[in-house]
Amino acid sequence: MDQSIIRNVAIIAHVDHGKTTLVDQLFQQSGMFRENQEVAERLMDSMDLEKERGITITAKNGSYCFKDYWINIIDTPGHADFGGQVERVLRMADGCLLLVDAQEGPMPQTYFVLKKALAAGLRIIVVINKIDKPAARCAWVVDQVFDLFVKLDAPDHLLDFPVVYASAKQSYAKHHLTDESTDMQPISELIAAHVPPPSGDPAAPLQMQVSSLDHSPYLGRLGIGKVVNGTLSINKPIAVARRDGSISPARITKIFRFESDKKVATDSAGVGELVAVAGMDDVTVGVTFTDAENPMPLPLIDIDPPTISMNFIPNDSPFAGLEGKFVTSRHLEERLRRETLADVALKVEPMLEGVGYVVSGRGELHLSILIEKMRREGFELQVTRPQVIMKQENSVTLEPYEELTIDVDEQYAGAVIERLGMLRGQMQEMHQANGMNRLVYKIPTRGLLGYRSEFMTATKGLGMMNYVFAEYGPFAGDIVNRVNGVLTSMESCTTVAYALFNLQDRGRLFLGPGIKVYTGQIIGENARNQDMVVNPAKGKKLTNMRASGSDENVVLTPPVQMSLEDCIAYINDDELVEVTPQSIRLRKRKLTGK
Ligand SMILES: Nc1nc2c(ncn2[C@@H]2O[C@H](COP(=O)(O)OP(=O)(O)OP(=O)(O)O)[C@@H](O)[C@H]2O)c(=O)[nH]1
Ligand SMILES: [Mg+2]
Repeated sequence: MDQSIIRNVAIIAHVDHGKTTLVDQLFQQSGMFRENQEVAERLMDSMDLEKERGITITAKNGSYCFKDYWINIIDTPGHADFGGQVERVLRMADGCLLLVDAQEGPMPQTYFVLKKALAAGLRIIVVINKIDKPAARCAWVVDQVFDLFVKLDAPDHLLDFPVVYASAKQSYAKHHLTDESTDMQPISELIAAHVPPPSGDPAAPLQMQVSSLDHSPYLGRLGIGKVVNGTLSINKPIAVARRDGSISPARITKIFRFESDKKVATDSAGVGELVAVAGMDDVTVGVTFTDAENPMPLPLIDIDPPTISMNFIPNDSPFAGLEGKFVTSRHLEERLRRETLADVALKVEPMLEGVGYVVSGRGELHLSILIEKMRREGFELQVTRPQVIMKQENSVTLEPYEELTIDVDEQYAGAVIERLGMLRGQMQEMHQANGMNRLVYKIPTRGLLGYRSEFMTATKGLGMMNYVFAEYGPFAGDIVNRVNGVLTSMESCTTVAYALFNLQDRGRLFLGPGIKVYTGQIIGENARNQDMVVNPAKGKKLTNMRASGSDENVVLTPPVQMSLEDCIAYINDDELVEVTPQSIRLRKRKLTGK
């Protein structure tokens, strides 16, 4: 492909600012779908978990044609836990679309991704998205973005960034707010004009670095990256330079280029093309495919270190093996190793004591997505409470801190501020506008574990909280994340409505009637701060049989529904979450009855 017509662009933004929706519209309007073809909403969010949660979890490649240009688009995840991927896929890009919500303005992850894009020296086009929102305040947002560039010491030539206004949802973009709303063309025009074509040398020895991975049921693992120099051809002897510095012979058996959201086979790829290649089963992120005679590895991709860890241990609950296919420690090990090949931000080590693995990642969501994937594949396992990863420097203990931004209705601000104080948060800024408060905190990562669901309850779901890793700082002292004790079952039994009815005054129940539980399983939260052993199967005395209120018309408060993330965030150090394809249970580590 002629290098001069290629434009490689990554779309970066804070979570939910509309990246994947924008890609849909660029694809739609490029005319690559038939007019009556049904195209899924958020096409690039192709994983089941992405569809269910409405978030992007892995970065993806696609492309479309605009006039004579071939535009390669890389959609990236906006959630902070997946920030490591953004860093890596930026290696494929020569420019970026930085999306910013027209109402919210720059958010913590905007700062993070912009910092990475500037560090990579990429041209940046600012897209103010969601201008259809009634509360949009475009001029203010553009000012804020400019301030962010200044704060990040952007070089002068990047400070003068082009701005385009868009509503991805209503599929238009415009150079000026006063222009008519027609189509997305202004964005493609800016890409063609401002993003430079890839700069490599076709005559130089081959260099292609793998920036991300994919999997094909037929071909196995695929490495995805940009041909930086030279030409990549199938079945031609080349070399692979690995992360450990070794160089060995290799052969590529298939090359795919991305056309819309599909992969299309090709025999060779030239400078600047983004391709997926098959042929090397143990391919990992960071390896360089290079010339066999004159191997020239590209510099390794740095990876931010993990901030939290959890133990993944084989299921040893009384219900172990009843619901899953893969239960043993060997299964766990093999699966976790496989994941580390695909996800370089993840670390797996054997536990020092006991059987199991310490799995470290970039946040609660990062690890809980892995657990969710594993349970869908048929695994059973138990996990411990997440721990933040501390550091020792000159014999001083340091812990990770996050920058937390909260937007909350004035009436709830007091309660939030009080709680964040208890969690060792330090307020940095507070602004008020239109009945809303924006609070900015520096807070130990430890304090935030599990705070999200508490925050949602405290603000009746109307607050917004976002955080990004800020730095390691001094250990902040003890933090009590959960003050309540739990209700545990005194025996293995099936829960009975009548018993639950009598227990619901004690606290909040996590399950309803007719459910099998085991001794030591957690069935609810005690209103008090100590644990209590209870009997969830205690039936009515027979003498009461004729009294009014038989079991059928006992009225139960609906149990508290907890997602996997809620459960992980909830447990204390002496508790575990048991995960199987069908159930998520909370339990005491030591299963004792009465
Ligand atoms: N009002 C309005 N809503 C939009 C617009 N663009 C996207 N949205 C909505 O914003 C939400 C998030 O959109 P996505 O495209 O998934 O956002 P994203 O940036 O890809 O999110 P992540 O990949 O999870 O970071 C969806 O509910 C969209 O319908 C827009 O222009 N206007
Ligand atoms: Mg997305």
